[in-house]
Amino acid sequence: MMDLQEMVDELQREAQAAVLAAKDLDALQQLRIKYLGRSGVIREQYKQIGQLPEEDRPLAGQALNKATKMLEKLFDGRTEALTRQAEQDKLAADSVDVTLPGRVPAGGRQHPLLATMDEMIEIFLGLGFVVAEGPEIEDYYHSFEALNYPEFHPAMAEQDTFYITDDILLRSQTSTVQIRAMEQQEPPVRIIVPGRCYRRDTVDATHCHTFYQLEGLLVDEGVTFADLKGTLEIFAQQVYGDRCHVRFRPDFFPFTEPSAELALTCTLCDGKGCRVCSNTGWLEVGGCGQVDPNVLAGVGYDTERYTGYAFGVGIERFAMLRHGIDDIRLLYSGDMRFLAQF
Ligand code: 2NL
Repeated sequence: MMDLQEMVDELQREAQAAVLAAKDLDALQQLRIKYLGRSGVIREQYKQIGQLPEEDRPLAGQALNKATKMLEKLFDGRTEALTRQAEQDKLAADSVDVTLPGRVPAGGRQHPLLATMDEMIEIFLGLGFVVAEGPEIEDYYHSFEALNYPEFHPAMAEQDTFYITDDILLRSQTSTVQIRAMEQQEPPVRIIVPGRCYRRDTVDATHCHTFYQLEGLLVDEGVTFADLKGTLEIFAQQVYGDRCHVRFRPDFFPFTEPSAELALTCTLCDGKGCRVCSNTGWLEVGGCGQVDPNVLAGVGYDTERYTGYAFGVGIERFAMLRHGIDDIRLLYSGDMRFLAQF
């Protein structure tokens, strides 16, 4: 009998150590089967009872019953502990550290070319102009004929313009939009037309086949070249400050008469002369003039009553001067190393 009691004690110690060492519920279940299962250690011991002398059997039975109860309690306790542990592990794995800094999304920003365009538009809005827009795919009439181009002008040649058909083409200046605006309304007309234009130019540091222009048109009674000069002087000073002035030199365009080339005081050297202005102190930014009466007559305006002025400037030129960009192709590169600087 003492042998059996000792064996049961030993069994309990062994089981207790194994149960406490069980790392997870699976391991614990294996142990439960080993000790309490249908062919487990305890069951084997019960089977042995029959071999004992008759008088020892009750005590042996009691000892095994006690051991069984104790083991069941042990397993239940450990099961509960491991279950709680598993739940906590899962919570810890799923948890979010609210103190971690957030991920900063890659931010987009306005392209320097469009930012420049917006700034120029804003100034003319302040001077009472309104923005007009129109198609980039145009017809021959609005591109050339209505603008008083002679029948065989080089700009109309296939060499300079992208033709889609004999009559349909990509506009090479935004003047087409002003023609359409004048067809739609009687004077006074006060519009600016920012927009994309296309020319079959060979691409280099100062030329692109696709580029942006801002043109302006004002038609009313008694409009003179002096009005044009004053308007562009104010524009120049609003862009570059009071020390900036405008210079007009005779030029020729089919759609204006008289015509002038437009230059601004070099913003880099304040007119003293530097590398960017080729030591002239002036930067050429576009052209202008009084609207040719043939153009006004073409849209049905009374040329005895109305006169007008018009101008056109390249937006890339302003963006490049403003930011010190020395190659126009950078503006169209889509290169993030360039764009991230603005
Ligand atoms: C330049 C020169 C210019 C115009 C554009 C214009 C439009 C109409 C009638 C008369 Cl509808 N003129 N536009 C006039 C003079 C010059 O652009 O060098 N642009 C970059």
